[in-house]
Amino acid sequence: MKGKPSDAEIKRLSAELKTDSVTATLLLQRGVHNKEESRKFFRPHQDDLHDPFSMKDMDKAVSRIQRAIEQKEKIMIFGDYDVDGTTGTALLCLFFTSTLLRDDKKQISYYIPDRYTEGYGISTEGIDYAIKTGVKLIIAIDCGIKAIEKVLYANNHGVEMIICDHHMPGDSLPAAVAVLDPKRNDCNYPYKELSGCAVGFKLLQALTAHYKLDQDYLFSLIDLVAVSIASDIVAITGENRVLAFLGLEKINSKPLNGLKAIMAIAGMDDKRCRIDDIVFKIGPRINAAGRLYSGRTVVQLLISGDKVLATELSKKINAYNIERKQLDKEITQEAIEMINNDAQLASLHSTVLYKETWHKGVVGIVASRVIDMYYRPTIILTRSNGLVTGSARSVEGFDLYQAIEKCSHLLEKFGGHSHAAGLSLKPENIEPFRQLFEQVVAESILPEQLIPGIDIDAEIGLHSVTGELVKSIAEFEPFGPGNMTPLFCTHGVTERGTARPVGATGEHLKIDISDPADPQKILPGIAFGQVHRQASIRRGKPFDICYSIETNEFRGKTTIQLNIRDFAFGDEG
Ligand SMILES: [Mn+2]
Repeated sequence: MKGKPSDAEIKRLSAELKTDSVTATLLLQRGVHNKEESRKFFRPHQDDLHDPFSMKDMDKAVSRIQRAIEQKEKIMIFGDYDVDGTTGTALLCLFFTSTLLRDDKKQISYYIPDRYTEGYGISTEGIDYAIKTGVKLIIAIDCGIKAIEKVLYANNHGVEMIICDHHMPGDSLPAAVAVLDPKRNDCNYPYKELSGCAVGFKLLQALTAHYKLDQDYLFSLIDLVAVSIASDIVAITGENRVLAFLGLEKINSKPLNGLKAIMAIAGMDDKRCRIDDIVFKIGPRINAAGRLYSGRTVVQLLISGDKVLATELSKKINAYNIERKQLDKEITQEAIEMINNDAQLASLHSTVLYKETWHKGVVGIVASRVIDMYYRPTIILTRSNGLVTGSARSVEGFDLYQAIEKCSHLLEKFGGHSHAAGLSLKPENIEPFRQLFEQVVAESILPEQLIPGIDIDAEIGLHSVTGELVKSIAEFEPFGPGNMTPLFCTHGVTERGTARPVGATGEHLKIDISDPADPQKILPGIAFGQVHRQASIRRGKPFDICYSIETNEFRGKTTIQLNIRDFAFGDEG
């Protein structure tokens, strides 16, 4: 259960905002204490964004770009190959070719490294390409914060760099002209959780102000920022929330051509797009296209909205998606079996698994799935280019990045955030790394961090679940880390003897919930994947439920439905 605000606070806020106590509770938990904060929360506005020049090095970045433009130097955008990097690259390219370099589009180019041959981050190949094509300035997006040697290499060949990143810096910073990264220790920027693409957006905001360009044009590209924020799973709080909110409005009214094409492939033309749709439909397709073709093709699609390309992509992406799902399922199964078959492995505080033949493209998702079974920090490794490389995922509240950093002498390369990271190492270091990582995690993880928690927002009676509340909750969108869909719990409910399995293989439980305190009130509920609970639900016997509130549309009628996440049956377990 989240910290419950005091009754007096709830009363004060609901009076000030003229709202019900459940809504006031939810707002207080999200840091909203008064009318002004409530306005910012419910009606985010462009003016709520922070001053881009409060980011360390922003002035240097702007004057270096100004010089490049005045002296007609060639500029190259270097982006990471994932969703954050490719949307960031598209954002910068669209902006420059439509504004400052409108009359000389050839002055700007972009480069996305090959995920298989070059791997993550600034590559020598990329810099060599810049040198060969006469580029004088590279703007790196969503990567570069640790590229100390690569930046030196570029500098030595007469190529300067500006870095826009949001990953954790190492002990020292690269010798770039400007290093934009809110996570720098010496950066006083008020919000630290921006996506990589959003850091690029801040640079463009600064250029827009500096050159007194049309604000509306900049904000017409904000869909890309929303896609990056959702897909990179950064917090949807503070400035990210403003950007995601405005970006979703744009996606739902007049999306950029390229995104529109991807949405059509995903069959989401007529429905309102939400954060979850980006996470589960748009993001994976951008990634799939990047894996099938290249990150370069994705940028091409995002900046041009090429219809022929979009149609070609749609067919191949769908075939690829099916293949990827199968791979992901097989590898997850293998990984889980490795742990199940080894009692010692099963008893550890961390999971580090390696198999040479696992597909590099799915190790991240496999790590997340393994966590669903063995809830602890997890690293899945495979072989790539003579090295061992992989993805790490954490559990709520545990700083994975710090733990990996403590093993850095065994690693060739690592980077990322507290909740997700990537790493590579020499094959002979797998075993020492596995042991040291386990030791570090065992020493630093708190016992409660090893138990998956359900974070309940409020305890309410079933009578509070009304159409009004549903409307009020919808206003809390966009949901995501830091502002999750509200979860409620109600004690002592009963069911009416109508609980039954539903779904293709009968894996879900459909159940009508009633409250003995209010016998008139009966609400339909669905418990996904929880058909096994049916035995414990005995007609007439009270139990507790934890749920989110949804609306369900069926034959043109909208009804309220409880999405039941968990049951508690008192001493019956
Ligand atoms: Mn990123």
